[in-house]
Amino acid sequence: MGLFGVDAPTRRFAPLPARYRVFSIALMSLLGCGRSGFYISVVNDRLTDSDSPTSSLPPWGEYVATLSLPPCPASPFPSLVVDTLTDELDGGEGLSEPSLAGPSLSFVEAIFIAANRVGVDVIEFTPDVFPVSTPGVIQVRTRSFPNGFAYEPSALCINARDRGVVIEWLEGLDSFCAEPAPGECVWHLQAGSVQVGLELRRLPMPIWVANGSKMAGCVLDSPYRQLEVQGTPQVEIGPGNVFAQSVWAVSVQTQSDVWIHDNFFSYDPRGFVYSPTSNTIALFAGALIEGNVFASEQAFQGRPPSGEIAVVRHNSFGVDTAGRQLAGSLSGIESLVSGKWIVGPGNVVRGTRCGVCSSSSAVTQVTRNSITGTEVGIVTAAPFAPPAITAVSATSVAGTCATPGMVEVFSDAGDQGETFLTDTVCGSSLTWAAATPVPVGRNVTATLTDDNGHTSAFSAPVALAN
Ligand SMILES: [Ca+2]
Repeated sequence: MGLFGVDAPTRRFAPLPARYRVFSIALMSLLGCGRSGFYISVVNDRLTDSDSPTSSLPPWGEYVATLSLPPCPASPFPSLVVDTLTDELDGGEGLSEPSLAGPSLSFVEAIFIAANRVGVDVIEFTPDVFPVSTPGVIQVRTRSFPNGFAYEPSALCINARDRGVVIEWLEGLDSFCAEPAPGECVWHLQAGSVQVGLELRRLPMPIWVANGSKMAGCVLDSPYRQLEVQGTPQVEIGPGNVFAQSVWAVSVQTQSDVWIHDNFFSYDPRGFVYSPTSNTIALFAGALIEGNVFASEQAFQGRPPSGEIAVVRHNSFGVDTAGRQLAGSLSGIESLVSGKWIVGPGNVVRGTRCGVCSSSSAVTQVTRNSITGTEVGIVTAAPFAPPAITAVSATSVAGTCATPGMVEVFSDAGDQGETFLTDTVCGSSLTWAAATPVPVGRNVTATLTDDNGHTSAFSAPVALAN
């Protein structure tokens, strides 16, 4: 147990963008903090939204408008339209009816109304107070804690599409957010809920996400755990969420069929890179992780149980979707601790520590990715040696394998696999040959995957002789 009440990872004091670094260091000095207390200390101090390192970027809502967002579920009630920046709570925590909320409806009041009446509630925001061009900032005091916002008895839609809504907490807490203790979450996205378009600053506790819920186009900026995915399947996280500077940005606790797609971890699609994060996606269940950008110090804490599979495909590690290299000591596809993993196709891994690194307890299949320029290419528990390349011509590659399986052939400037060329079976003869154009001036490498889904490291590279 560590600082955060969990097995908190070691965190290096990674380089931060200049503006952010200035106030971080100032606060550390002010509070006399060592490195271990860094994040807690920064987040608890009284910052305003203008201090946000992304406040100089174009409005978040302009980016969100480019996304395909899920619609709100049908509601039996008129929408609860928030029309004030205050966090007032007229009517107290038992508030269950908008007519009792006074002349203005605050976000906190809307949340309590949703929590105190059964039936889908839709919370929206008036454009007069929350225009996209100049987001309205709701500062939430600590009054609602430690018990958190109330438990929602039914689906909730928090809809900030075409609005500029920043919800900012003035004090952090950090907490687990797990059944059967619903009070420990900020709020719950009960079954069938939708949350879109919010910027959540210094989120003090996770949001609990239940089956069938969707979240898209939200910024979750906090050093703490941010989403706790619980319950039965079909949770959709994405597209277009930004998870900034968290530990355990998304924790998938139970069941499979969770789709985490087209999100940004420690990276903002408006071009901003946050300090890298640890245990970015904590998987204690299977999931499909697809199309995301990771600027993470540790992308995964991956332990899917027996019978569930984690699929990681078409993601970018160490680069953004435009292929721009991101700075820092960044994680590739690593910390795959146990369980079954299918890595590929289509992951792009550049300049990270590992391409793919999994432990001896994980079964890791690696197929058709683009991995190059990492410190280590592929490290797995495959119980056999990589294939050997014995002949390369301009039109063919041949070699041997230690055990029958599928050989994938790559072209690379070094000893990894930037460009997939072809694949071919290596049969009981333990030899293989593939016809493929081979680029001149580069090396050829290969991997071997057996019938049990273990993939080897890259073979030794062989250059095409001129
Ligand atoms: Ca009110």
